[in-house]
Amino acid sequence: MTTLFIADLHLQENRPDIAELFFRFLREHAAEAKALYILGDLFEAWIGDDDDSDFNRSVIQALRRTHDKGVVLHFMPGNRDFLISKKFCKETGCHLLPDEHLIQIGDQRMLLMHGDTLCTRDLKYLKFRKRSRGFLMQTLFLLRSLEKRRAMVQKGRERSREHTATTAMEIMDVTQEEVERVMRKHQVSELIHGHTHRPAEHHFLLDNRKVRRTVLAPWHERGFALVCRENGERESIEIK
Ligand SMILES: [Mn+2]
Repeated sequence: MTTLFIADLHLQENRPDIAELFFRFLREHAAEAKALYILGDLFEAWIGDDDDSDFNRSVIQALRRTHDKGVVLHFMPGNRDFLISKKFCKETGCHLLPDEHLIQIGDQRMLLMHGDTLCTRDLKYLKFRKRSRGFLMQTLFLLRSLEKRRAMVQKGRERSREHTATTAMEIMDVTQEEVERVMRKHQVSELIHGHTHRPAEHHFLLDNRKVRRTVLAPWHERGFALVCRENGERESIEIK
């Protein structure tokens, strides 16, 4: 039995090709798996579980069908879709995961994260993150009409694009100290995350132990998933 990991699909209405890859991935790869972990930014934007656009419905239904085949679905919010909440999870059958989540596959303990909190040099973003995730801010945002929320998110995206374009690449990558801190805290030799769009396997020594940090690939033109087996084997698959 396999466990699959994906992140950063950034599903959106104006990229039906990526949504189609995702649906195919669910039918042809996930359907056979024991579990699927979605590690954030499944959607380019999520303005609330009450947004029942046809596009959102199609994604929810595809996940539901996968769940109904017996695949255990897990969803960890990213920085784009952190407003995904109980209703979405109830409809899809996804378990909602906290920011840092530990799992065990075979004899391997792994820490799962979206990855944005590892980028501790990006102070501007972390400030925004703190503000936007406050209970009051979220409640006030969700009280607005869908149109108003859509417009606000659009504005936020423009500002974020500006920030990304004018901020040095190193600032938007993870800091090694934070990676080591969080891996030490959870006593793991394996960390899997997305967010940075820099797919890689980083091997390094942590307190004289060999450890690994795997960065999942974003779905730009193709789809990607990490496949892990109980016996410790793993492979990367491409969906095109
Ligand atoms: Mn992200």
